[in-house]
Amino acid sequence: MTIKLYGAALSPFVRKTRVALALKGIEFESVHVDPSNFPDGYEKISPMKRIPALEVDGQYLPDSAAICAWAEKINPEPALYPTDAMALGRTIWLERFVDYDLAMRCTFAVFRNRIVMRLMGKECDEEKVQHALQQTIPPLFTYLNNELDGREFLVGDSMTIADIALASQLVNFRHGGESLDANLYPHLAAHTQRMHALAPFAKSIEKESGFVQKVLGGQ
Ligand SMILES: N[C@@H](CCC(=O)N[C@@H](CS)C(=O)NCC(=O)O)C(=O)O
Repeated sequence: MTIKLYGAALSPFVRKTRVALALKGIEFESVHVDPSNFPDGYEKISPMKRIPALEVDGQYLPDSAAICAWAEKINPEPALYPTDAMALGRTIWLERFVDYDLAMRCTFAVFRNRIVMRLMGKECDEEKVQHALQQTIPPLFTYLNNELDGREFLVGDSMTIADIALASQLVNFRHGGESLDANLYPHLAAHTQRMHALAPFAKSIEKESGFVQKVLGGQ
C-alpha cells in the first residue's frame, strides 16, 4: 500500500492525523501543502481544498475524521474508537466538538492571529485574540474540564480519537503563546500534560516549537 499524507506541520488536523497514524504504526510519506497557496488541481484531492488529505494507492480521502476512521479499519490496534454504542457516539461528538467548536475559538482565533498572520506578513488582531481568551473559550474549557473530572480520558478507560483531537488543538493554543490555567481547569490541564508527553505529540511539539519561536522572534 502506498500512502501519502498531504498537509503542513502546524495544522492541528494534520497533527491529529499524524499522531493517530503513528500510534497505529501506519507508515506514510508526508507531502507538504501550503494551505494559503494550494497547488493547482488540489481540489481533485480535497474538493473543499483543505488539509489533511490522504492518498492511498491513487484513491483520495480528505478530512482528519475520515482519515482516522479509515486508519482504525486498516489497523484496529490500538483501538481509538470504543465498541460500546453510547461510548462511540460520545467519542464522535467530542471529536466534532473539538475539531469545529474549539478549533474555531482556539486555533482560528488565537493561533491564527498570533502565528499564521505573522507568517503571512500581516498584523495580529490582538483584540480578536483577547475576545476569544476572555469570552468564547472559557465555557468550552469548563465543559471539557468537567468531562474529565475523575477520568484519565474523555470517554471510557482508554485513549480515543477525541483525546487526540483535543490535545492537538491545544498544541496550537500553546504555539499561540497560551497555556491552560491549572487552577481553573485542573482536569483539562492534567489531560493535556499527559497527552503532550506521549512520544508522537512530544516529537511534534519539539520540532514545531523551534519554527514558531523563529516566527515570533522575527517580529
Ligand atoms: N474538518 C477538517 C478541517 C481541516 C482544516 O480546516 N484545515 C485547514 C488548515 S488547519 C485548511 O486546510 N484551511 C484551508 C481553507 O479552509 O481554505 C479536518 O478535520 O480535516
